[in-house]
Amino acid sequence: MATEPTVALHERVQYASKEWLGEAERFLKQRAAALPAMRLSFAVQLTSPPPHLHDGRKPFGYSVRIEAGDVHIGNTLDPAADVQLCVDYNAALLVSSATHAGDGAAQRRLEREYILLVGDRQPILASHWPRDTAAAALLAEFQDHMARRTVNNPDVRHRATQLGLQSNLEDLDDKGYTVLERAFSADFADELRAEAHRNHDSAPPDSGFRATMLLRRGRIWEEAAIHPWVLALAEYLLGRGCLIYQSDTIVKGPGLDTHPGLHADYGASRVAEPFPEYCLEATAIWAIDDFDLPAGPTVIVPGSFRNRRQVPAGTTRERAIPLELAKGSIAFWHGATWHGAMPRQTAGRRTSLHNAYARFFMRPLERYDDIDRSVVDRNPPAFATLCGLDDPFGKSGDTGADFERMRYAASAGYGSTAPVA
Ligand SMILES: O=C(O)CCC(=O)C(=O)O
Ligand SMILES: [Fe+2]
Repeated sequence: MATEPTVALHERVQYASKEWLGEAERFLKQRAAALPAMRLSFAVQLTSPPPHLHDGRKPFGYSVRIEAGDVHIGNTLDPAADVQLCVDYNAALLVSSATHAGDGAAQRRLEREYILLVGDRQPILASHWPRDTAAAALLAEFQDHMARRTVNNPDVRHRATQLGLQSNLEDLDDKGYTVLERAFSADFADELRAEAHRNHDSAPPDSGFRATMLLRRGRIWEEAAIHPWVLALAEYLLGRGCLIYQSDTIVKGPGLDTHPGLHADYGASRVAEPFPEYCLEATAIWAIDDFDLPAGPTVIVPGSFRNRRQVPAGTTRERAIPLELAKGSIAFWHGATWHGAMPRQTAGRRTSLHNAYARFFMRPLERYDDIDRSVVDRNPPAFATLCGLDDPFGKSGDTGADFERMRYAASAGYGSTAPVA
């Protein structure tokens, strides 16, 4: 049986939409009744909202006022609100869809990583919340409640562009791969490395062991899987509703040659040739350590996805160029792109995270549709989507297909990146 998330599909909302404001008001009204002394008001202007949410006529955003045990929320900017905020829609969405479920360490990690991606002038981060502990506690609860329901901006190109990824989209179209620099902090790299080595140290050294099924191995891997930049690129190539295909780590010691020759990541799925024009699978590799030449970096053949076929047997690495990545970078490629890796030629170990994504109708290598419900519930809807919980596949009953999920996938425009109406 597939896991049923606590938040149902019909409860999902887009940030700052009419439905989001409605749910925000319902939630806060319930809480405010017991807090008659609380006075709190803020107005949030959201610049560059997606066109489908905004007609462009007046500034976009919302206001919240909590006073005398009651709550007023509206889609206009209240000039009398005590706190006036102005922030880019897609940057604010990053924070507004982040859950921490009372986990202080996770909250600090998320804030640290999001500041790296969108800058430290994020007025809706918890660190900017009121000093008043009752108000801060209420806002923390509110943040989590809403984040569990808030989907990513479905206008994938708008989201990617506003997050500064325009040149990465062009790279993907042109060369079939791109590099996201400064995509995660040195601290996050160190935390991921410690966890990875803990998993790998249970295997014989340098056996080529890969620690797989990472989404079942702890919260830190869940956070990595929904990295906002990576997800935007994945959805750009694979369409909305894409799945996690595989999540694993490699730790490469001296002399280890993990990938002789070249390959395309479509190999495991036995994709028939010629490959379709559109992308079926794509891979992100996180440089948890520096990928310099002696480290045994990834190598890649630019534009090779246009061959639309597997790498012929015996193809060597000479034509491929090395991806020298600084620790904290993520390379992302179209799964039909020919690539491999060089052997490590120095002491020490190269640690990398490999998160692969696939179209929503593909059959992933790793299975997460029965993942623990508590894991799904501590994440935004994007995580449930990656685990394959949104779609109807494998969910038919004795009396019919899962029509609710089928309708959801259709109405959410799964499989496509076309702007939503
Ligand atoms: O480890 C590398 O550098 C390449 C790994 C690889 O081929 C992959 O993740 O698809
Ligand atoms: Fe690969």
